[in-house]
Amino acid sequence: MSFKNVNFEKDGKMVVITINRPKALNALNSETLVEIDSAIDMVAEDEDVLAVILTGAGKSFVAGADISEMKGLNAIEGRKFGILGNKVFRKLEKLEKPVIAAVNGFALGGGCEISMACDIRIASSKAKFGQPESGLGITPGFGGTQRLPRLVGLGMAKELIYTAKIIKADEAFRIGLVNKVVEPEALMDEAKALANTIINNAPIAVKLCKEAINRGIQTDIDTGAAYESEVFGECFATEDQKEGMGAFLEKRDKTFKNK
Ligand code: DAK
Repeated sequence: MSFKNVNFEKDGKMVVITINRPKALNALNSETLVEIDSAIDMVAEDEDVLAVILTGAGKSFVAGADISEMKGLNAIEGRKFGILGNKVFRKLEKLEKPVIAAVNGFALGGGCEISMACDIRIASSKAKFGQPESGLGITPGFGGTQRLPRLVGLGMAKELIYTAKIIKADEAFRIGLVNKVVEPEALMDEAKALANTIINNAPIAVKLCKEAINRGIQTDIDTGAAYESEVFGECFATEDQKEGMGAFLEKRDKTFKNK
């Protein structure tokens, strides 16, 4: 399948999804959201793919939802647009494979929000983050009020959202919004190296870790621990658990089969 605003590149067990509307700094219009949705479906259906990198073309990661599309919306249409974005971002968050955001530039509004729906964020030193919505007369609409406090804590999230201020990559790192900051030219290599490190681990275990973390963060610790026990048990029904532990005990290299 070919897309207008999204590049989809598969390289071995990895897929790089590049949002590609550089003239609008990769702002998310409905068309792009629908294409991202299809790209996620393609990844979900491909058993060979074990990690995904999401990035942006040009100098921006994603400069937000498309303001020119949003400007004329009425309340019903605005809600519909918000539902579409939330559906796509939630699908990305729940994808049973790890997703790394390689944040190459502006990650504002919906851009910051889509990066937060990814599992891990690696930023270029040129990246900038923020939720500028209150300055536009709206609230964050693609999960910013929900995911930002979970990542950086209530006080910091409220400050960023109420002030609409834009922060640099090093500040985003300091507050825990990004995992690592690297020079722009090293960004994709760094993201790919991280993806490969994950790919070399047992895929079913990684998938179950993601599920356990994502479910656990939304519940009380007893429910979370019960769920953890469940997925822990599931691992012992996999060939990869036998392989991982066997390789350790036999002092040999392991070969996981995603089984
Ligand atoms: N939407 C549409 N076009 C955008 C855009 C955006 N978010 N950001 C940039 N562009 C376009 C610019 O209009 C310009 O187009 P032309 O004039 O060339 O046709 C082109 O990209 C280049 O932008 P600039 O000339 O402005 O480039 P600069 O380097 O000077 O500035 C900038 C870069 C990122 C600082 C600036 O472009 C900027 O401030 N952009 C807007 C950033 C922003 O406010 N983003 C947040 C958008 S609000 C909801 C659903 C979703 C949301 C909310 C509610 N519900 C329905 C509940 C989400 C909201 C948002 O994401």
